Amino acid sequence: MPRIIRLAAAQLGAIHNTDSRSHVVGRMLALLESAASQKVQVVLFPELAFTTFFPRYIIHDEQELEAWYEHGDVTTNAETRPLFDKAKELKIDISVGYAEATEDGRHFNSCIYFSGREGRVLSKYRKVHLPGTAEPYDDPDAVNHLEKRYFTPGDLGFQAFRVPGLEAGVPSGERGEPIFGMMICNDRRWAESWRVLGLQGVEVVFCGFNTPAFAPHTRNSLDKDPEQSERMALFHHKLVMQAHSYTNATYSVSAARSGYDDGKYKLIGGSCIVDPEGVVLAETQTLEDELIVADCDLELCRQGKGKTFAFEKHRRTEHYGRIVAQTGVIEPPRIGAHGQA
Ligand code: CDT
Repeated sequence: MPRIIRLAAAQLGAIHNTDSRSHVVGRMLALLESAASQKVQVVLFPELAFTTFFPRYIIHDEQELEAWYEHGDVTTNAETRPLFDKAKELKIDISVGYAEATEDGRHFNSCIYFSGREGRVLSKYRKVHLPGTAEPYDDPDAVNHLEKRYFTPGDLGFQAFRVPGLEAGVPSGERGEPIFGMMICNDRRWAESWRVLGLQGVEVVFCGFNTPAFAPHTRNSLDKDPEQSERMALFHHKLVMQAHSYTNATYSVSAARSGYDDGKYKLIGGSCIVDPEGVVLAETQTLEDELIVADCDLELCRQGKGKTFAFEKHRRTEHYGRIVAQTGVIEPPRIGAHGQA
């Protein structure tokens, strides 16, 4: 029996340093209205969706820095609340990324899954893999990526969660409650993030992202040509979304913050919805605010989960110890002059 749900990615184009949260939320509301008019059930918004990608700036003033984070409850704070109120009004679920400041003074790059039908947060994820550096580069022309300075690595792990009530006609029960998971941007490049979700039977992975089109200091110092750099950034983004969707037999939805922030910091687009065979079902065509929609039959996950990637039949965990025992590379010893190690 088909288990079809309608999913969307809401890409957000340029957000400038000076753009207020209210301005951005206004744009998100327009995307949400458009999704509702197309009978979408779940909309993914990008990583750090309410502001520009502030980790590119070095900010020494504590008050100025704190103003980039959401303090208290993001679903009820004055400037961000309209998004969640609209989701409730439209009875549409959303996943959205934001900079979280906790009561005890910690800072996470987080996202939540908010059920508009139930009017509450069903799950929260805090980004585990923080790219970039804690200190700015010496080169004054470099584009900094200071996530390691402004955030603490997530402490919640990769927790899959069930969302009942999305599949029309499918009774609640094992197959009637889709299994969702969330990750954020750089997490998508790590097979480990996906496999931990895959091991919980995930059927849809949501991933918001901010990926610079050109970042030779952070990403690839050989990449001196901005156009080639952007092509490769887009290629790697789609490569990991497609490959990891396939090897974990799951749908994935990714939503970009894209465009030229402040008219000069370019972020790639390429928001896409991928099926469990690794096929791209929908992809954005611009760097602007744009919604893509796809009907996803979760039964299609059964093929991979039951055959090629039936983990319980084929995985050989006795050989995977290094994955959790070791962080960096330990190379094998050199072969000696007489062929001995
Ligand atoms: N936001 C985020 O995680 N971005 C990284 C950029 C790394 S290279 C500058 C990414 O993996 O896309």
